[in-house]
Amino acid sequence: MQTKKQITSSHYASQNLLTSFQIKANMSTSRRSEERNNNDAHHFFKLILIGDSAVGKSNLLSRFCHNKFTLEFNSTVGVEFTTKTLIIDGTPIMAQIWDASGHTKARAITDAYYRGAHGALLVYDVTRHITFVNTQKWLADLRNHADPNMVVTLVGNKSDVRQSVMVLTEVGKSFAEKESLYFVETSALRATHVEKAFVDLVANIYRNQINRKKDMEAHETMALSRSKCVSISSGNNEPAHYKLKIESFSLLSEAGIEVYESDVFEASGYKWKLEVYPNGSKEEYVNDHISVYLVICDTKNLEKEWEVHVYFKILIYDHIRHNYLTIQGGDGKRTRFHEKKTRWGFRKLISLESFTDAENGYLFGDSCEFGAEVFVVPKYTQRDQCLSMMKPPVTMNTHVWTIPKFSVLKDEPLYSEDFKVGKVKWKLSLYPKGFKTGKNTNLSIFLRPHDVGSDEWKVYAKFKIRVKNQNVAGAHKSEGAVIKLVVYICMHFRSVKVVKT
Ligand SMILES: Nc1nc2c(ncn2[C@@H]2O[C@H](COP(=O)(O)OP(=O)(O)OP(=O)(O)O)[C@@H](O)[C@H]2O)c(=O)[nH]1
Ligand SMILES: [Mg+2]
Repeated sequence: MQTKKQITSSHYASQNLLTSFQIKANMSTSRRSEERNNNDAHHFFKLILIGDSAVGKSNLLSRFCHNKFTLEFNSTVGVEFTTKTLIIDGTPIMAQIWDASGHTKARAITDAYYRGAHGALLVYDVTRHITFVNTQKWLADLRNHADPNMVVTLVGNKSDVRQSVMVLTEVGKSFAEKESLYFVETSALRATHVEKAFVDLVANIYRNQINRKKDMEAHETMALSRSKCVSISSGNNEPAHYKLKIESFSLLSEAGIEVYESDVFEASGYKWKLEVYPNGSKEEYVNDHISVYLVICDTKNLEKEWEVHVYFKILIYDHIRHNYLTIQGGDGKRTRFHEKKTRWGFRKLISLESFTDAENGYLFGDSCEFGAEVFVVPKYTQRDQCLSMMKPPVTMNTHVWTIPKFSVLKDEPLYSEDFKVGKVKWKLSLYPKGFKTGKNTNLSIFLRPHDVGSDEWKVYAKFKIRVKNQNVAGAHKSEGAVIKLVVYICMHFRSVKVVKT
């Protein structure tokens, strides 16, 4: 299966050589399985060959792909590439190997050559010292242009020419170590370590990727578990308000759709829709995450200067574990939609890597499901409290309870002495650190009839409890840090009665 195509540009004639092979170590394979594995390749890696002219790059490539070697020197014209499928750790990987002449200096070609490369074989000729010296320049060029995660193997070629070796193995090896490169010596002529050079490079790229992915996942899981706003809910816990199923997720981006707008749905008396950016919102400079926003609709029908306060969640269905990844909007806090802010959401809801990873179950086949829950906070109910400052009452039904060392009180309640109003004895109880809903935020004071003689009684009373503002009175009597509290209880005697039931 071989196709040849001549591609010419204004400067260069590029030969596009596409061949497909299946390699399994020490195994010859049938053509049908070669084709099947090419189609089944789970990964695609671009590899590049670099190094001075005549070091043997093209022969290494032709030895690896076609088991061919050419004695006469034909410097490569333009750029060639060859594809080959390898099995690494049981995974089919398609390697596309690019070859260009060591003479190539044109920037246009160099940029395209390096762009997107996952790995490189940096080749020198062990019989020509200058080609080894120049590997420094090639390396600098590589580091200027290529991805920092690129895997590079330093290759000392022509190891068959023992008598005129100018670069000793140890010298090549120690340079490789210093520069964090893999190292191998090869002979394209004798086919020594040629396959190893390519296969090890692909294997190293693949394993590095797996490790990086594991690190990233561990990082993401840690970040997610640290965030209180992300949780996993059970499958029965379907999104309360809206489910958006996308049948062919990849087609969305292939069709160049930057944003997909859902149907309008109703929640808590308002109309909403979801905006899903399958490859991230370009406006927000995102390209490796899915962005999702909740948008309030039909706002023209709302009153002037409308405001809608909501708690909302976006959910992503996990088809494998049948549960939902739930992410709370506004970091779990209330978000305020109003005329000038009609959408809230996540510029980075989930990384595309996590989302498309089959093991996570979010993308099943090519379909996925998002959900939305929107809880509107009821409008402000005008239930105000009014605090009025009063002078200490001087009526005869007023009882004054002074707590001398209020600030040193602990949690325990404090009880006043009994005092009598009408026929009933009363008692005040004070919780310095608050009681029940007022715990740690308020001071709680209770009034109760005391010693009424029977359990079956009802008392009707009108009363006011006041705390003396000791500053206003101009008599702030704090004793050092110990603050005194003065409580007045003013009871309207008329309405106090005891009813036996
Ligand atoms: N003895 C020996 N000669 C080799 C070996 N590999 C390549 N050569 C010879 O070295 C010369 C250059 O080989 P190429 O593969 O064309 O070199 P290249 O690096 O592709 O050169 P450019 O395309 O100009 O960059 C040819 O004459 C090859 O026969 C090898 O392993 N041993
Ligand atoms: Mg060449």
